[in-house]
Amino acid sequence: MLTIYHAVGTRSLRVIWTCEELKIPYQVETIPFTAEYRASQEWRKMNPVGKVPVLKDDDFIMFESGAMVQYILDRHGNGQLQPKPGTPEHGLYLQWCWFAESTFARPIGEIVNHRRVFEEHQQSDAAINEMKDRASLCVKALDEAIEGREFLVGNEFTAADIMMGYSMFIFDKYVSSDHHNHAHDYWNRLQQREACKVAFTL
Ligand SMILES: N[C@@H](CCC(=O)N[C@@H](CS)C(=O)NCC(=O)O)C(=O)O
Repeated sequence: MLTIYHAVGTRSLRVIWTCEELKIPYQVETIPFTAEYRASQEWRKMNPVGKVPVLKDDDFIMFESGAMVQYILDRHGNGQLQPKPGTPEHGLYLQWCWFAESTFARPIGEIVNHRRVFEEHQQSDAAINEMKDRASLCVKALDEAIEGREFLVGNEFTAADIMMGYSMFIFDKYVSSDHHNHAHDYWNRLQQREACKVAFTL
């Protein structure tokens, strides 16, 4: 049985969304998203840097949301939600999965961390604006790539859309822009999926 260690609004949503799309059984363990709990020995044993989420599959425990999504697809996906490995389409799929987390979500996460760690009078507008600029460059890249397309890769929904959906969620929440209509329309379309709706209600 898969157990997803979850906190509201965090990247565990990607993992829940994936299980919902695949219609596979899983259970959710909601954890307190406090600095104290994330620094506790109990949680550091699950995630050595105190972040969320964590996935448990019987005795196997892992961290990193993108790795969890890929693990679930490879173990339980029967070829669904990703192109055939070793093909250029799969390369494109990997590109967008990694871009979504390691390039796009990164500056947004740092804005959140900056605001969480520093008192308001210590916060640097220059640093926050620089991180917003980097996130905005990413949404522009997405906007250009998604123009005239329904999904990121081929004609079908893949887990790259799940990875990117969460990044758009935090972009809207912490950065936002009135431009980039293609990227926003894409995110609005993704939110109509039942599996996405379920994930965001947890
Ligand atoms: N690359 C990691 C990022 C995990 C991450 O940053 N999680 C956030 C919640 S969505 C968190 O735990 N933040 C607290 C912190 O960074 O200290 C992943 O995809 O799992």
